[in-house]
Amino acid sequence: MTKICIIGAGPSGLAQLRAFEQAENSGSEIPEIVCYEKQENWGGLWNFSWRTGTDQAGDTVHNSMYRYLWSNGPKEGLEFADYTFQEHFGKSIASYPPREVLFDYIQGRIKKTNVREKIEFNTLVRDVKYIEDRNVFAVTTRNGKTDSEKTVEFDNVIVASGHFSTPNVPYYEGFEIFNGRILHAHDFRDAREFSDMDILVLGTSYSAEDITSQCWKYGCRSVTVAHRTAPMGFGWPENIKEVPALVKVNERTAFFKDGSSAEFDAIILCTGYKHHFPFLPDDLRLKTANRLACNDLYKGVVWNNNPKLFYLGMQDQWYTFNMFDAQAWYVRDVLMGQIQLPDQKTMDRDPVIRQENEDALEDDYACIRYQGAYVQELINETDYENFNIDAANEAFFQWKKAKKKNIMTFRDQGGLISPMDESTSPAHHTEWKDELDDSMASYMKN
Ligand code: FAD
Ligand code: NA7
Repeated sequence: MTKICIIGAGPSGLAQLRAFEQAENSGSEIPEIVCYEKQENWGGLWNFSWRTGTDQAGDTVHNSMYRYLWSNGPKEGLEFADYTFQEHFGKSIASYPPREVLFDYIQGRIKKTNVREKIEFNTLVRDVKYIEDRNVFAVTTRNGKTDSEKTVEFDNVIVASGHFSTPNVPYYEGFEIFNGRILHAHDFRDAREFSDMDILVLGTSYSAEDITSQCWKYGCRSVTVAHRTAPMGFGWPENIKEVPALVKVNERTAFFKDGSSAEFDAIILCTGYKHHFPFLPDDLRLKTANRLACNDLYKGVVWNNNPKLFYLGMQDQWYTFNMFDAQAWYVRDVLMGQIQLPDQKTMDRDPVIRQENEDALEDDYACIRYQGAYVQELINETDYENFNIDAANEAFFQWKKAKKKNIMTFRDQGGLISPMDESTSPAHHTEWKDELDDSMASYMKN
């Protein structure tokens, strides 16, 4: 029997387990599957940890999420087609749930199965080698609890280890003499740490936007956001401002490209993440920028240099959970012989064309449509439940417009339509800026 290894039990790895489970329920014989997960529980980034630096086994902490994190995109854009929010919670819920609520939702459909038995927790994948003469992968793992290693052979490997965990940490002149704390977003855990402080944030993407908003909500004195390329351009409250690129710092002062300077208590580097796979050798390792069409992956998932290896969720993400599903169903059908891969030339050309198309996109709205079309393309080839991609795109468009209108109130918006069951989301009972209790119990109150 074919033996398959899945690396990681985050939303992508769980989507893969779910895809096989669905095939099995429909009467198909599925391969033998083992999923290795270095954490003690599933859920990937949604499995919050207070730790920073090293985990209990001495390996790097995977978590990049923080307390008080609420979804930064509308839940209508990430909903599972085969398991709706209505089905899970028994009612319509507001559109920007806190982390605990989404963590609960992710687990809902798989808790109804026995896939947990296929996951080896506390098990870090340390090394993967392809053994050419026998066409198998040798996967070496270490169990952090027993501190013991083993190597197991598999026919296929699916890498679902995420790509928002290894921080991209730039150096600026003077960082070594700055008297305050310098940290990357990956190590940011609690905005209260920065109350009454003047904060400098570098970067202009999701982390910068959200960490700036968090620090404001939890009482910092001011946030200054320095942009390398372009400002975010939101209508920020008066104690948040955007300035040109950072040039250097000294003990307390930061100097910017336009000649201005200001004093800060802490610097938060919201400078993105690296695709980092220390367990893979050069010939199997994805090297790509954080973009919608990754290098070297046919259909965004098949490793062209060795199509027995697959990657899930490696794209930059507007769509998340339902895109991982679409990918997982596609990979399942390749592995079960339902989908035949084309010749090597066609496979190699595929990501190149995708990237040319991506490079021609003019704005975020076009990027959303592009990723929606990619999800649709994959779904069309499998039996994953079709859903209204236009409606999901529309939810993203409404979200973008609400952010532009007021970056501090977009999460208060209701009225978004589920692309799965057409239910309408209510507004949350309390404005985001005033809601200090982000527990699931509080969010679920009517
Ligand atoms: P991950 O969630 O990263 O899971 C990967 C899993 O692989 C982890 O469990 C990890 O422990 C395991 N693993 C890694 N290496 C190994 C190894 N060597 N051996 C064994 N196991 C390993 N998305 C949204 O839809 N909405 C949001 O609001 C949102 N907010 C975000 C906020 C932050 C701060 C970040 C960083 C991301 C956010 N995302 C959000 C995007 C997020 O990437 C996805 O929601 C989702 O978690 C990706 O799932 P994944 O399974 O691909 O990766
Ligand atoms: P992103 O989306 O990859 O963005 C990285 C940001 O960092 C982007 O604004 C970059 O600016 C900026 N950057 C990168 N290097 C530098 C240096 N050297 N100096 C200044 N600024 C820099 O990462 P995020 O963490 O925001 O988001 C990733 C995920 O986490 C996402 O899914 C969210 O949901 C949460 P640029 O425009 O390139 O100049």
